[in-house]
Order: sequence, then C-alpha cells, then structure tokens
Amino acid sequence: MTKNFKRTTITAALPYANGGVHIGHLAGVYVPADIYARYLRLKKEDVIFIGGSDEHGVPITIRAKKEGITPQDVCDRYHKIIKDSFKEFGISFDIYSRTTSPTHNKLASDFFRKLYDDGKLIEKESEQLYDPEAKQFLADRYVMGTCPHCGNPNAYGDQCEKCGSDLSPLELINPHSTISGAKPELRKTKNWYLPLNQYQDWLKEWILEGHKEWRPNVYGQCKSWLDMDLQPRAMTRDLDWGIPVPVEGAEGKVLYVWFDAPIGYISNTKELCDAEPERWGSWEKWWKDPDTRLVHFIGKDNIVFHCLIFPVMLKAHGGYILPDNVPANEFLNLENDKISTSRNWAVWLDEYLRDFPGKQDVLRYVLTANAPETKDNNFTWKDFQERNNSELVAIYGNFVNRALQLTKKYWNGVVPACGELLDVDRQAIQEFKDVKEKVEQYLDNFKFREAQKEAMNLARIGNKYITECEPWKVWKTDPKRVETILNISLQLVANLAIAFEPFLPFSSKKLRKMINLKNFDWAELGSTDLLEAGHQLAEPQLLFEKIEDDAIQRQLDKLAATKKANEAAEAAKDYKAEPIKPNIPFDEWEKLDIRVGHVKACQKVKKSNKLLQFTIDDGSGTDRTILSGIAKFYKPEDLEGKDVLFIANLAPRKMMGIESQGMILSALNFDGSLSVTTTLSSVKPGSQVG
Ligand code: B3M
Ligand code: ZN
Repeated sequence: MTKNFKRTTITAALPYANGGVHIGHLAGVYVPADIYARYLRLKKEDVIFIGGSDEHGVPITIRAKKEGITPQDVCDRYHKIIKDSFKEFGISFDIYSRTTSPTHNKLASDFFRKLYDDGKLIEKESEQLYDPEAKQFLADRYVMGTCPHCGNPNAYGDQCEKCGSDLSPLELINPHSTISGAKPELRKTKNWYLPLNQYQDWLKEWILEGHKEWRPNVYGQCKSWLDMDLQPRAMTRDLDWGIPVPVEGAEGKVLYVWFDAPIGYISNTKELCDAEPERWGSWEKWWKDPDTRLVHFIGKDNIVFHCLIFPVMLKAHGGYILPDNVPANEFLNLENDKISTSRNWAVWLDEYLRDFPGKQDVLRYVLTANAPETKDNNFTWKDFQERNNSELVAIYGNFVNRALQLTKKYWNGVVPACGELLDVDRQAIQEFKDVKEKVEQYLDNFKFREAQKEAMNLARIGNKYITECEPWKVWKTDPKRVETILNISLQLVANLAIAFEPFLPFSSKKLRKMINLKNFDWAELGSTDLLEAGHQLAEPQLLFEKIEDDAIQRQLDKLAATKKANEAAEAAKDYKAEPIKPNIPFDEWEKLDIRVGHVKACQKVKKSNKLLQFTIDDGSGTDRTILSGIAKFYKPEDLEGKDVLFIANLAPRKMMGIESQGMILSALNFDGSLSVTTTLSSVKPGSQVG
C-alpha cells in the first residue's frame, strides 16, 4: 500500500438472483470480503461494505419462462433467500440491495446517458439472431442446436455443456429458438458499444505498470487480455428484461447486464447514504474522492468485467475513482468435482444450517482455511470434520476451556493479578505480540488463509504455555505463581476473541460474553492488559463441539445420491427406445390373457438372488404362484398388497424347483432396471386387461 487512504469502499460481487448461495460463493467472495470489512472496522477505519443482488440478465428470464412466472417474481424469491443466507452467515454488509431498485434504475440510466451524450459510445449495426414467430431478438442462450464439435443435440448458443466448447449461435447445426422452436434468422439491429480498444493503452499503463501488486492470477488474466487487441463491446441488448436504454429510437432495448450490475455497487451505496446521511455522509465521497480506496471482491470469472470493462466505464464517465485492488479468488471444488448448480453438486447454505445448526463459524473457518486464493481448491467433508475436531475443538476451544476452567477451579472465575514474570511468560507474551503483526500483514495483502492460520497460532501458543507451566502441579507448592499463569492465559484468551472476530464472528461474540470483554479494538491485540485483575468472568461454555462420523457420512450419502441421480439423468438423455416389433394380426393378440392380480404374499426364492415368488389372488378362488426375476429391484414387502398385471395363460414352467403359473408384467427401464406395472386405481383381482 503506497498511498494513505482515508477510507475504504468494499464491494462483493452481486450474485444473480436466480438461485441460492452455496459454499463456492461463500469461499470465493463473501467470506474474504467480510473478513476484510470486519478487520478494517475493528481497526476503527472508515469503511463501507456494499452488496446486493444482480437481478437482470438472460438466465433470470429463462428461469421465469420455465416456471411460468415473471422475471420480477424470480428475483423477489431469490433476493430474499440470498439476503437471508448472507445474514445467517454473518456477512456484515452495510447494505444489501438490488438492481431492480428505483435508485439503481435511475443511476444506471443516467450513467449510460452521460456516456452517450459525451460521445463515448459507438453506435453500430450488427446482425443478430431473430425469432420470426416470437417476433423478438434472441439472446445466445435462447438458441439451441447441435454442437459442431461433439454432436450433442442440446447445445446452447453460447456453450455446449457436454464437451465444454464455447460456441456462437451461428456455429450450431440446426439451430432453433427455445421460445417458439422456429429457425432463427439474422436481422440487422442497432446497439451501443463501449470502445475498449480506445482505452487499451491506458489500461496497460494503469494495470500492467501501476498495479503489479495485484494477485498473480488477477494480474495474469488482465495481461493476457491486454496482450490481445480489445474489441468494442456492446453495452445494450435487444431484450425485454433490464433497464431501458435511455436514448431515442432504442425501444425494445435494455442495458447489458454487465453494464448495469457494477453500477449497482454505486447505486446501493447511494441508497444507504441517502437513507442515513448523518452516519455515512454523501455517497459521492465513497466513489469520487481520490482519498477513498475501492476494493472489489469477486470470483475469477468476473475479472475481465471488474478490471477492464468497469474501469473503462468509470474512466469514460469521469469523476469516479478506480479500483485499487481486485482480490479475485479461483474456484472451490466439492469432493474433487466442479460445483454445479444444474447438477446440484453443491453444499447449499440453507441446507448446511439445517444439518449443522449454529455452526456457521465452522464453515467459515474451513472455507478460509481452504480458500482458493492462488489456485482452485477442494472442499471435502472429511477435511471439514478434521479441521473442526482437530483445530477448532482441539486447539482453539481446548485452550479457551482450559484457561477458563482452571480459573474457575483455582480462582472462582475471577482474573487473578499478574505477578513477577519468568522467562516462559516473557516468551509467550512476545510470541503472541508477534502474531499481531503477522496477521495484519497477511490481511493487508488479502492473504486470508495465512492470516487465519496465524490467529490459530495464538491458541497454539496458549496451549503450549499452559502445558509447559503445569499450573495443576504448581498449585500445590506455589499458588501465587498460578495467579500469574492464569492471568497470562486469560489475556491470551481475550486476544483470541479479538484476533478471530473477522474470521469467526459468532464464536468471538460467544467468547467475549464468557469473559465479559469490554475493550474490543484491534489496536489492543497483543496487549496483556485486556482483563484487569479482579474482573469477573462468566460461566465457561464449550466454544466448539466435536462433529461425529455419522454426521459426515450423512453428507457423503447425500452427495452419492446426487451423483447417482445425475448419472441416471445423463444415461436417460442418450436413451433411445427399442424399435417397435413387426405388426401382428388382431386375433393373435386376443390369444393373450392378461389379468389383474392382487399380491397376497411375496418372498425371496431361496438360493436365487434374482427371483421373487408371488402368491397372487387371480379372482378364481385358488391362489396362483408366479415367479418373477425382479429381486434386485424390489424388497418383497414393498410389493405385498399391490395390484399387478400378469399373463394368466402362459404355459407353466419350473424354476428352482417351483412351478411358475404365469408372468408378472414389468417395464424394462433404460438403465436395465425393472419396474412392475400396476393399475391407476384399485381393480378387482381377475379383471381382464386389454
Ligand atoms: N452477477 C456474475 C456472478 O454472479 C454477476 C456478478 C456481478 S458483479 C457486478 O458471478
Ligand atoms: Zn459439444
């Protein structure tokens, strides 16, 4: 940090309001942004932390169409879900608003209009796909067809999900509109472009020369863009969901979602400042004063928008500050597989909280410990359990518990005075003073995993200290000495409450309550005077609890079930029904006697893993025995009491020494499984089928 700024504006990417929040979002963007915001607040710096939902863009309209509701309905639903999830996990936004707000509509519209009036945009005609039946232009996602690379018949106009190729809709074989099914045609349309090419030299200077301190992944991605020739990029779209383009002759066009979304950071700041001016001052000081530092927290797929396009927009507009840093993260995988909403391969925050109530901090801790800061990283449930049990419980929780229980035991829960220091005390004090500087250095440089590791070292120092001092032994010979040991241990505990506040805010709060900690200031980290002698502590409680194997197994089972369902869905996609057999004359069909039978009993046939033996009421008054090779697919008790269809006049045949008098009808599914056919409503046994 070369410049001394007066204040910091922190933004976290605005999630699309068309789905919930999962661990990938939290690890990639929101937990690091929150740690940073809390850290600066704790340092008593002037900081504002801005969030909100991104409510425009094509995916929201597709979802709405699918569900038969309006895009606004989709946004309303998910905005609430997302906002609640963030709140539950302690993401301490100063405001969480949305891009369908009136403030945003006006600000984004005015922003565009200024660029337009100042001649900063290029008006250009281009050919776009058009649906002649639905009478509208088609976003790439609205076109489907066959992938020219792998033959997948369900490729989208922008991407083939089967082979992963990026596509343009014009490359698709047999393209069709997903709205009407019609073959799209090319039509001319006018749009407004941001001439990124005109800013290329400036971008090179600003980033490649001016921001060498950015994370290597961010800097590298910018460099590879800037090594190519940037092209003008359309800032408007022919679409009916978004902010109308505020220009004559632009009816039926809206602002490109990536034009309006980052402006959402500004609008949300404005909304907050306008609502509480005495607390926040004017919104402009957060966005226009060169003494303000702007930091964007995002995932790596958003780098180009935050490092190139948005800065060019801000620069072209004039009057705005530019981001000082963009600490983008790589991706988090789940159990070695890419997180995917469509395949439901994710840990959703609401489900997590249902399964692990009150354990927000455990997830925050594990996600930071594994933060994908420099490369893609992996979340596994085993690691989650391991880090909880052997770090949070065994190191942090254990140290706190030891210090508080010992104080309760020897000193009735009152902080004793610190006596004369021995070497071992001085060393522990020095060690934890050093930690402060390290944590700060890491946090200032957006190295959150290292910072958290250092905070955990405080607890390690504490455990080592107590173990070395052995107060339970010293008590018998030198109780005065125990006072000093306890005092230092408790000071360390208080330090932990401060050091962990940015990372584990719920636990810090709990811990602060246990020790009645009033002073709560980052500047005091490292101090040995946080708790005065005579200060009364509250009743100790466990800060963390062990997570047992069965809780982890349930999560693994859940994922295994998801994987199985995905595989089945994948196989079903490629399934083609067997060709129909040649026709038969009607009288041949009439020879077959198919009946409804009531399953009175069903059991496994001994020594066979395929056969089930049915006792069928066929309406004749005499029970009938039928064997069927479906034991792999049903438990016998699941079939008892059901009405099934069977062929009643098939010549009997013996299997495993039992005579089977007929055949139970089953459907052969695409994956080789068998599903017994039955009647929709209850029908008397013996009824004919035909
Ligand atoms: N909504 C993309 C995303 O959620 C986009 C971010 C906007 S940030 C201004 O990844
Ligand atoms: Zn493909």
